[in-house]
Amino acid sequence: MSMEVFLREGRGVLLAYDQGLEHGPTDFDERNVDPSFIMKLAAAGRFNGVVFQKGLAEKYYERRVPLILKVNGKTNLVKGEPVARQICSVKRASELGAKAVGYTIYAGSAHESIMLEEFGRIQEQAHALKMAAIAWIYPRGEAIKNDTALEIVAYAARIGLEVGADAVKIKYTGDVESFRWAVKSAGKAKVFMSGGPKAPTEVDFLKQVRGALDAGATGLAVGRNVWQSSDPLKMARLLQRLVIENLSVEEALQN
Ligand code: FBP
Repeated sequence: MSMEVFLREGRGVLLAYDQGLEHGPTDFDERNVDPSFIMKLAAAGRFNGVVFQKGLAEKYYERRVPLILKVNGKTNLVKGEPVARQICSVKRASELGAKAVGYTIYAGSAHESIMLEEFGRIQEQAHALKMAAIAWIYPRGEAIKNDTALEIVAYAARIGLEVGADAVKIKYTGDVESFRWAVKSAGKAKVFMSGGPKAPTEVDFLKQVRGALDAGATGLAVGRNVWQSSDPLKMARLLQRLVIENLSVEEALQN
């Protein structure tokens, strides 16, 4: 299924806002705790997609930016081997206007088979309704010692291709060369870099993004590095310059 609706010039910047479930409101401040703020930011910042869980989509989604509905999720209150089960149907995602469903697979978890099985079903249902299926593939659990190691990230990317994801969201390895192998391993599945916790500086983050793009990534799905920024719209503009206009970090920062 095509990811076209989420792309401009073949690239895309997706705004992720499912952290309220995954991490709780500790990620938020007075401003970004309000989902309306994020919806406005997604439109004003010209994001190519916005990621919500069902509850936020029902109450805040305004159809100005293509929606990716996360159909599974978990809290971070439970410890142990991670598993995130389906909590929204594909049919409901479609009714809410989603153009894609998102699903997290904790590869390497003792429970990965549950998520692989669920994703398989969800991907078929999504495609039948002409929606894309985006897999967040996060290697995690006792068996995973370093989730940004080259072979682990490349494996995550490949899992996405193998299970039929139209796009795969993976962590950056830290350098262009190793990430290139991950992108290659993903084949025709489009690769989106996962943002991660707020980087020490804006430039640090932009360099990661530039590295992922140079390695062949289609774009990124980012949350905290945008809406935790002191100037989220400025960060959105910088990402547009880098990702869509394909500028260097230095060029993007000029004027
Ligand atoms: P961030 O850019 O804020 O990292 O968001 C990307 C994301 O994949 C979210 O969709 C998700 O809530 C979060 O990261 C998961 O983070 P964690 O690595 O703690 O599970």
